[in-house]
Amino acid sequence: MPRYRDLTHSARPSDAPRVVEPKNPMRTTDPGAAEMLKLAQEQKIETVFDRVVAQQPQCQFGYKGVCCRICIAGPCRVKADDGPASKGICGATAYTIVSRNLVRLIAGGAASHSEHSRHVLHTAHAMTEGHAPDYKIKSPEKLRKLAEKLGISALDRGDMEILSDVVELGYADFGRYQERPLAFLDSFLTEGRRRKFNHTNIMPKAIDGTVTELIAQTAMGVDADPVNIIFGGLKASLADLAGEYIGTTLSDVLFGVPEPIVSESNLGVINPKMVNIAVHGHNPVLSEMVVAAARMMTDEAKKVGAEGVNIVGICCTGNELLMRQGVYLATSSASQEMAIMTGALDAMVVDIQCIYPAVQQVAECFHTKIVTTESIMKIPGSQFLAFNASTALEDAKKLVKIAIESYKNRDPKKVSIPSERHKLVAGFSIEALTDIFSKVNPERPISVLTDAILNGQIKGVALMAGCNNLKRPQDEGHVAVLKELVKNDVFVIATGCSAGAYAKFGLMSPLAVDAYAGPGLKSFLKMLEDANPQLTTGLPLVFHVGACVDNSRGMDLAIAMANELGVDVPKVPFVASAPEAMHEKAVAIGTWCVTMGLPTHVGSMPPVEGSDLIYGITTQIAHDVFGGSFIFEMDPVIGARKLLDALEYRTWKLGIHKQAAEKFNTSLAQGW
Ligand code: BF8
Ligand code: SF4
Repeated sequence: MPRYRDLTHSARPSDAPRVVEPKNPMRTTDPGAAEMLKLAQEQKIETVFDRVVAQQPQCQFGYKGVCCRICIAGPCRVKADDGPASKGICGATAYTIVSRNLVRLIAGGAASHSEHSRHVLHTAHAMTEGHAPDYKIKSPEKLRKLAEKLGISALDRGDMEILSDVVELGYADFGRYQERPLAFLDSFLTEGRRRKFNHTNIMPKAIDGTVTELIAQTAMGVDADPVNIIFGGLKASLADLAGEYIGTTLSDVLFGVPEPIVSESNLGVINPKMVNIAVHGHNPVLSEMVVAAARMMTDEAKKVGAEGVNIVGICCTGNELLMRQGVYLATSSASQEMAIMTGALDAMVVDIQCIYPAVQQVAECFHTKIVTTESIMKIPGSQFLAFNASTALEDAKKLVKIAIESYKNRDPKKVSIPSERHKLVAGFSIEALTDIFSKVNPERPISVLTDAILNGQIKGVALMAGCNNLKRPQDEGHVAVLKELVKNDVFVIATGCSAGAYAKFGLMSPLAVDAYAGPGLKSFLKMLEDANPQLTTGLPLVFHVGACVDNSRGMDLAIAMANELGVDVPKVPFVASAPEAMHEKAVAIGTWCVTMGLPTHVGSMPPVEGSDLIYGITTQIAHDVFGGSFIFEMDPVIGARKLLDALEYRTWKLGIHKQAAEKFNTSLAQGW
């Protein structure tokens, strides 16, 4: 019987270093970023790579989660195993402090994702009221499918009327006080998960209320029970998943469902002959308009001597635009300052999340204009231009104009663009993947994937997600985990800065299949290609499913596989990994992956080691209750092997249960 090869049963990570070469500022494996970093070092321009070194060694109380700053009697640190120094001033012990700190990260993540979704919802609302004339419903089909899932009638009704009901339900999901589950979340769960969440009392009824409740629950002098606190965190993680699902589905309705599309990535996509605008952040409501405006303003760019306007994306905004518009992805989170170092970026237009305040400082060494656009996101020294749904195109044109004006100040002597750029195929929404599978089996498309797993052609599915965390060189973890998985025939989908890493390294190209895929994965992809001659792009080694918010697409696929197999998610050979997790959003995503039943690898240790109880809950007990658990492992190859073990175990068990069901003519065992 295949088993996790952890003979200590402690679920402890290997002794790989927690911070790789802590004094070395050359902390990127991305060739484009490395070239710019060398330039920054020569010119003594401070970047994140210097600051991460300056922070070493980092505070171990904070690292282990035993520093409490929840009230101003603190900060309190757990300094001893017993006696007064083993508790905070109020008497909170390590397990209370660690659990409170951990779930507050989840609350931050849920607040962030839902803020993003709320904005999309506001835009949709403005459309239904006739106050957002520049936006259209790009996918009425998705709207109607979503309405059906949500129990909203679409019969004999116009698109705007349906959208209006969807928006109303979305708003209710943010602010509901009545006892009924979050509609968007409830609409896509398996029956097994629904029952599990009701039994364990973690089914959220509203996003805002759940986040607020968790902050209240973890305030000074409220909940001290670590298990109760963790369950509060799980509930908030489900609110996060709901927020993501609202964001993804409504963005698809408004901006279109992604379809396979060819593009390019890495800093070489910045064009010396054009006005270059980087759109950075997360929200497609802004960036989609900037792209539309830029396409209208070629003549204005020509007037200042440029050939046109080149929009490039950074971080998740980049992923959103790449998926839907084929816009070039310049770079990902840890190397955002490096885009400015090219000297050819005329403006960086940002909205919310993952934007280093330091971009302004680097921009001041060049002519680059940093423009913030949201009332809750400003950077001292940068320009602010409010972006409103009611005047969207006009606002976007103003933003492009700022870049065109800025182009006039570009200093050709300072321009140094790396040649690094790679072709890629992106745009794999679940609809697009299903369409590809349906060419093999039109009746049951997802069975193409599950059958390939059951017959051993591929090992399972992995969702690669998350950020850069410079505790190790940028992208090293993402690339190492991916190579190990695909070599062992795992079908990989990716989001966020993980997808960004693969795009930048040329691993999202069909060419990478021959170089890195194992024989099973290779033959599976070839079979799909042969069945889809209309797909002239070919299929990539790793499938881009979108931004961070689109991890909900990953879960959509896991749920479709569960339904196809007739089991709940914890039995599906499907795993998740965030080799370089950093943001609170990544903590929230990882937590719902576990709660939904997935083995979830994280390559940067979250602050849980200060309490053995919390460590045990996250890595072991979670598996007993929910079927998923965290695998904390800093060595990416060992992390990948642990994921492979988990996949192998699930497939083996599924096979045994299927045999038993056939032999005794019973239904499939549901236990994991
Ligand atoms: O939401 S993966 S660094 S950019 S948090 Fe941020 Fe992390 Fe990148 Fe997108 Ni996601
Ligand atoms: Fe210290 Fe308790 Fe206040 Fe935390 S809540 S800072 S442990 S007194």
